[in-house]
Amino acid sequence: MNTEDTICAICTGVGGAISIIRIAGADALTVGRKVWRGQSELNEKNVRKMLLGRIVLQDGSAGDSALAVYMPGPNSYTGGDVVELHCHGGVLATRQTLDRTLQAGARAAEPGEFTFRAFVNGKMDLTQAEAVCDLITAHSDMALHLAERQIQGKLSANIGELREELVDILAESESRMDFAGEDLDWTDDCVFIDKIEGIGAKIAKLLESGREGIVLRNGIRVVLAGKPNTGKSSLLNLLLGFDRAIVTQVPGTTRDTLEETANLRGIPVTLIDTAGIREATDLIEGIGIDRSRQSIKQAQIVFWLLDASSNDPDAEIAEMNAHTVEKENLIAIWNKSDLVKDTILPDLPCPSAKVSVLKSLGIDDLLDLFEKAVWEFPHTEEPEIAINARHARLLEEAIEALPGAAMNLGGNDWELAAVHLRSAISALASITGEESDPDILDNIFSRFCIGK
Ligand SMILES: Nc1nc2c(ncn2[C@@H]2O[C@H](COP(=O)(O)OP(=O)(O)OP(=O)(O)O)[C@@H](O)[C@H]2O)c(=O)[nH]1
Ligand SMILES: [Mg+2]
Repeated sequence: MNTEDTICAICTGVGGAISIIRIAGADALTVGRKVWRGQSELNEKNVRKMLLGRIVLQDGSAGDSALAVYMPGPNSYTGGDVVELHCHGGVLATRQTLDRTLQAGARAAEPGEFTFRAFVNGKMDLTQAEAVCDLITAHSDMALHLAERQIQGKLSANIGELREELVDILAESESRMDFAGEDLDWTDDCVFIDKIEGIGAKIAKLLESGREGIVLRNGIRVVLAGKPNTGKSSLLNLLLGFDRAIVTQVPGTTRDTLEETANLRGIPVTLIDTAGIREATDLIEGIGIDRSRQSIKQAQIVFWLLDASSNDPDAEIAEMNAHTVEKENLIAIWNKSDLVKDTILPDLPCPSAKVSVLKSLGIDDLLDLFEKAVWEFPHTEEPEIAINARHARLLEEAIEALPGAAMNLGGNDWELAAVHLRSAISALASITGEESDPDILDNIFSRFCIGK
């Protein structure tokens, strides 16, 4: 991406009362002054002040009223000169102002290009830029907090500390190569090896946070499955808090899978209601049931609904087992418990909850099991940091280099130790973007929305 020219984009979503058009680059002020005019001039004397004026139309006449602000670099989002125009919302008005900005000499920005410039200008490192993207797409409070902490640089600081420790060891290894044979005050080998082990443990801990990161960033797929009429659609509606799916007493009401996003205990989820599984009575139901089976395969958690009022509960369980072979995160739900009260239900091979969706009973117990399945253990605290898949790959690269480093430090082979140390350091540097491949940068920034 060219980082020298002047770019512009609409930064706000569709449908708001106000739209913001951001102009960034060396000519931001010139472009801004062509497009906007007010009583106070947009110039060096009026930096970071909102000024009221009007958009200048192509024929030089005054258009709609708009606010303008000039933020010269380096104290701006991108680190370079930025002008923002706050004009009336609405697709047409916004588009006209953007067109004026383009005519005045700015180029339409690519997705993530403002943030890319912030990265290039050293306003943020790569983990912080990724967090900006996470922040925009966050589906839960936890994901939002996580992104905020990453923007503040919590992950970068962690990586930075590890890197520094490795750089210290590398520096001494290199000195030992240069001053081989001289009896200087060298650090004991054991100290080095301990340090490397400590670094390995810290990286392993960061890697563990990856699972939580996936859950928090992407959410998890929870499928509601079971025989017809067990209350799957009723449970979907209850968890969503509104009537999304049709519920009737007729078995086979749901014919196709249906997806909705929701937030359960602060965890973003996609809930999938499915057609009840049985011998299909017609072609369409058959296709629906195939989709149910497919959804079970793809889901990270299966809520299997069983009818607690059934005359043959063991047959209910056998049916569940047949359709959930090798499914790890399976939660069995005895529904319609309001109809049975004191009946003792048979034991199950997986965690189970007894609920009445109709009477809203037992739902908290179900959500406890759900939370436990997500975090593998009861989890009340938010993780401080959670890495993403890119970070995980690089951390693995770093951790793989450590045993080689430790072994060669122990064997006083400073040259080989340095090779391994450099490889670990370089992997860590790629996380924060100090070393970065243009393709990887493209991949990260292309996921942004335009205007960010
Ligand atoms: N008594 C009682 N009835 C319930 C309960 N939950 C659901 N029902 C009723 O059971 C019937 C079937 O509910 P649905 O939610 O449509 O069941 P489903 O599993 O989606 O059924 P299909 O879409 O046909 O597979 C409806 O009449 C519901 O009102 C419950 O906890 N207790
Ligand atoms: Mg249904």
